[in-house]
Amino acid sequence: MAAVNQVVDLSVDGGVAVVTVNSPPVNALSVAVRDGLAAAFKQVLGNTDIQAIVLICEGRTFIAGADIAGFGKPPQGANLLEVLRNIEGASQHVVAAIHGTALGGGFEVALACHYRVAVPSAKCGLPEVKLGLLPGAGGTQRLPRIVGVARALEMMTSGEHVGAKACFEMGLVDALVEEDKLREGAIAFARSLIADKRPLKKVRDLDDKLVAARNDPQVFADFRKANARKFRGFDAPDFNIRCVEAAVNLPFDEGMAFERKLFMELMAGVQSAAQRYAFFAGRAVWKIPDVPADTATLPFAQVGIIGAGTMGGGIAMNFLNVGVPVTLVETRQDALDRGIATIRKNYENTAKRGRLTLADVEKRMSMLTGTLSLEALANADVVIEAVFEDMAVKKALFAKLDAIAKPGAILATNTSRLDVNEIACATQRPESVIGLHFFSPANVMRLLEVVRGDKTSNAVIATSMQMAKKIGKVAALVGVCPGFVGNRMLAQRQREAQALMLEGASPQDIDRVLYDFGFPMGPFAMSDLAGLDLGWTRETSSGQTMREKLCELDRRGQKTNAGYYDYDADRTATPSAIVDHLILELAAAKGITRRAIPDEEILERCIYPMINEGAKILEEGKAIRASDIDIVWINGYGWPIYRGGPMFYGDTVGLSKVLDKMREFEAKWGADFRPAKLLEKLAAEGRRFQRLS
Ligand code: 3H9
Repeated sequence: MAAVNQVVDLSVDGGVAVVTVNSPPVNALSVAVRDGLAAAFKQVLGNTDIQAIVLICEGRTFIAGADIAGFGKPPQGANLLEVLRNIEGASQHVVAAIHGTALGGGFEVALACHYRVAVPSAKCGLPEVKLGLLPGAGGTQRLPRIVGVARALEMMTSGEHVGAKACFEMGLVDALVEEDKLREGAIAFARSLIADKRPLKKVRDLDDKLVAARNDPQVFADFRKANARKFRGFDAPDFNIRCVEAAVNLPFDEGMAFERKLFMELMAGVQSAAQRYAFFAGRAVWKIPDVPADTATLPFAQVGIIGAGTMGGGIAMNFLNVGVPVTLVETRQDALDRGIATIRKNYENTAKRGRLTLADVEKRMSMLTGTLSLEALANADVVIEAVFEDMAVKKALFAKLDAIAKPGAILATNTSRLDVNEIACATQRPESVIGLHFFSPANVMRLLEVVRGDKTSNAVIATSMQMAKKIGKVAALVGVCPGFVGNRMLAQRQREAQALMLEGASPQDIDRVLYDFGFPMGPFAMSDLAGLDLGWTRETSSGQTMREKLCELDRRGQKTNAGYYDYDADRTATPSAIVDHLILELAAAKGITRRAIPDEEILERCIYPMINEGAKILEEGKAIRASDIDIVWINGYGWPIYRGGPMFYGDTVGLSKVLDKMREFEAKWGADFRPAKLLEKLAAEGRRFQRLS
């Protein structure tokens, strides 16, 4: 084997050239890979001794895409489109040999080859849409020529990874070869092409799969309509659709030019920058500077959960889903029975939707043991407490657990706001105590805030992160402070939403502004959904806030068909005259002069204090990096990923502007708006949150 450059090799095996890419970790199309491919193909194209060429990769995967880290930098090295033009134009058969994931630009390389073979475990896809992009190396033009318009639209706008067998069935892969025998299989396939005198299959020349859509352009309008909700706010899905329209209606080369133009537009936009940032943020969040990656972890083969309510049950499902047995503890038999029945019902509903077999339901339920005895947790590796939010109750429970749990067991609290250090002090082993703040519904929501106490050991932190990964969560390590990262920032938004409501904006105005910003719902709709009576009691209600007033009227949210909105039987919300009246009454009682409030102010008042609070969180070291805060907001609170998270958004708006507004608000309304020192410092230095760590 001869090295073409540091990442590409070339060898010849009886008339078949094998071009091998070896550029860890994922063989992304860096300058070196593109240069290597260009040079390797230059050597073999037109060489009459070479009858076929196999393109294969070393390591864990086929080319997993363009080098995302290189985006936005001045173009360097060989032009990928030119390399692919040469590959497709080759006079010898070119076969892509796929293992791992052929994604984005990597899959586009494979589509430019004449044939594709893959091992059964391989996956292919065009995930560019998830980076706010579209396939920019011919994928939008070649994919529909193979799989037709409907499937291409699905694949490109979802970014899904499609398994090799499904790829084979739809013609994206021409042959499946034995696992671990890819090289031999691909060479044998290439030889069979030569022996059978098979034609050079150039995808650019295919047309039969496009004809149907050419005669029925309505297919695009229907697709847009069917997915309008899913695509709301995003630029990239429609850009992808427009490229498929071009594939149908324009000659190949014109379609390619159209694809390039739209790709460049997306690449220059803030949405793609935000989504690419989120890609790297989602990887960085797992890295903890003072907890090395090789930290020895603890077992988590047996999990105990205390509390069979909505939260405890949801947490239990996470573990049952991945085959970890759970012991669920309650204080009363009826509560335990209800909790277990809810878990069963959730699984059965999933089975009804066809996403689980009944055998799976039984298998999961068989791993769940209910008990009224805390002593049953003596053998648990991890105990997660999910009882109600009362410090005295939690401390008493942790003191008992300390006496029962085996040495080294992780003792976790699911508190969403209480002081984890204080809870840890109720035990003789604060190093084993950690917060695992699941979000409701815990079996659905992806975010997990892992709350590190002052004394939590590295092993407990590392194990908690590993456990989070195993149960499919996105975990962010945060420090102890009221509300941790997510709820602490949310409190800023909620406070302002309430204030704006009394000052003159209606709940529906505020909800509309935040919905249009990209949240799945605004703060009032969210409160109605969650229930307004969480932590509220009639006995202690003082009638001083809207929430209290609403609860006193039994308007407790969607569950009572009334909250900030009125709800009909289908849970459709309409503004409420009663609420309007209550707002006026409360505003008058507080001496607030109402005024018309512009949308811009609603947005700035709701969002900038969150950014400011995020800066305080960073200043206090309660989050490791600004991007971790963004990951919390994207995964736990519906922050639109195309705006990158609150800290990224602050950078986009400009920290000087955020600071000026905070100062203006502080002058008008006081200390709630006092700018964070970090915000002042960064703005003064012309820096951004993104460059902090
Ligand atoms: C594209 O192709 C556009 C074209 O159409 C345009 C042509 C003109 N670039 O995820 P992991 C890094 S857009 C740079 O932890 P896994 C990643 O940051 C691209 N770096 O591993 C991490 O680094 P670190 C379309 C990349 O096994 C390390 O590799 N392609 C890239 O869980 C390991 O990654 C995609 O969108 C990249 N393309 O998952 C695919 N990919 O260790 C994006 C990964 O320093 N990639 N890195 O943190 C993935 O989906 C997953 O990484 C993959 C492996 C499934 C491949």
